[in-house]
Amino acid sequence: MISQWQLRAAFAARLSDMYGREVPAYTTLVDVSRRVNEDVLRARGADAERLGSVGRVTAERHGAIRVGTPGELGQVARIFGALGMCPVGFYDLREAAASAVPVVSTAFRPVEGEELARNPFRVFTSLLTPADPRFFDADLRARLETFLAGRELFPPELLALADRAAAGRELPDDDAERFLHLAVAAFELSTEPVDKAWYATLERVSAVAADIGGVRSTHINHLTPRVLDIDELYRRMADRGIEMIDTIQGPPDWQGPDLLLRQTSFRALAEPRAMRTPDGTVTSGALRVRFGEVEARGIAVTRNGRALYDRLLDLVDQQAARHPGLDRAACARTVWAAHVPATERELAAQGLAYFTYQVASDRPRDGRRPPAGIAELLRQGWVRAEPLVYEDFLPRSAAGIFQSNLSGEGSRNDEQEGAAYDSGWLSGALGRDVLDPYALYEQQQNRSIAQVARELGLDGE
Ligand code: OOG
Ligand code: NI
Repeated sequence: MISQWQLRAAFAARLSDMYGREVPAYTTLVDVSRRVNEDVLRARGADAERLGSVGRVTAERHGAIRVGTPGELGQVARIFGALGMCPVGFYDLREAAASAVPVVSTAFRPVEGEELARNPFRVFTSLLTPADPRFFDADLRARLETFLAGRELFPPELLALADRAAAGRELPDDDAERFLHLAVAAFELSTEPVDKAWYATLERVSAVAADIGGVRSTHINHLTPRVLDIDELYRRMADRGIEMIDTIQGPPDWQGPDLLLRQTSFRALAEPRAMRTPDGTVTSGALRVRFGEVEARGIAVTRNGRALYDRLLDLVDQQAARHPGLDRAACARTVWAAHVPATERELAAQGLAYFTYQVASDRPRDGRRPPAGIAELLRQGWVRAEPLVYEDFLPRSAAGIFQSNLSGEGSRNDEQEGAAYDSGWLSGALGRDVLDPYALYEQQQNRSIAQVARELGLDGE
């Protein structure tokens, strides 16, 4: 029998092999990431593993896919459900970017600490929004919805196996093999000719709309390794002549603890694709739909921590607007140094980031009573705090990643009222609840505090 987490790890590994064959620059990125991680581990020792064991980090990937209809999204939820992955978080990218990105998104990932430690594979999953009149007029919406209704992304056999895996939380070896084969195949780039005129029609609205609704299949559009020093990785990739986007998205490289998520990407090369012209002839063309991305993960922040992050982003934006040519990274570093606590302990004390707590093995044992409250327990050495790693995404970075890989601006008609899509709507489309990431981190933190209270005999108070 193959358990859910083994299926998840195997799926991530096979997807990685497939993507490496299809996009050679990805293999370079994985190699450089591995070398950077080895170097960081050598230089920093155990400290380098504070936000995840080297085993976890080396295997860690996130992918991204895009689908067209609530029905397709529901099927995606069944496939990832088989792998023990739940939809977490709601990201609305329709306004987050200057270019037209007509999607709303969630991320499928494991949610329990133990499952994350085994394999944290996650997939950023976007759903097209044809009902948003800022992007699609009534006629194009109708054509698009008809096109989407007529395609099948996932074979029934794959979905049936997924349901069995989810129900039993495991699959027999042969079924597991079949499931993995079909699941990886569903995300390969199709060789079916692309309808050139239809693709171009959607491309005028948005390259993302064309990528989703212009073809009869879906595909993984990037797979992202995790690296322990993204600034060093960026330099090494540039040295190899791979042209990265001009920034690392997210928090700056600063002297305090790593927070949230930092990401950077490069555009993949155009890939040859067969194209069918209106008279039915098939010619050879090229599409640029896949790219490379790498990320460094930091500590998960609370709602207050996130509000602070967003405020500081705004501050840097204002500075940049006032001073054209401003070195954004340097400015962000200064802003952060002035506003963000520079130690984990202070982040915990101010309730800005999430930690789990353990009773310290060298706590006082002279009969003293432990103090009340986690902050005091920490200060007096009764407990230790371990940071919780950020397992989610950032909408503004995601928009930047989308945008940096689009050819053409597309169009968004802001005179129209946007259609309302929110987390509740997405839950309905998925047929399951979109979980709140803050609630998940808080649960992990609270469980550890309850355990500390039990161990120190504080729970009756
Ligand atoms: C997803 C872009 C967002 C990230 O890491 O923020 C993303 C896409 O291009 O489909 O993957
Ligand atoms: Ni990504």
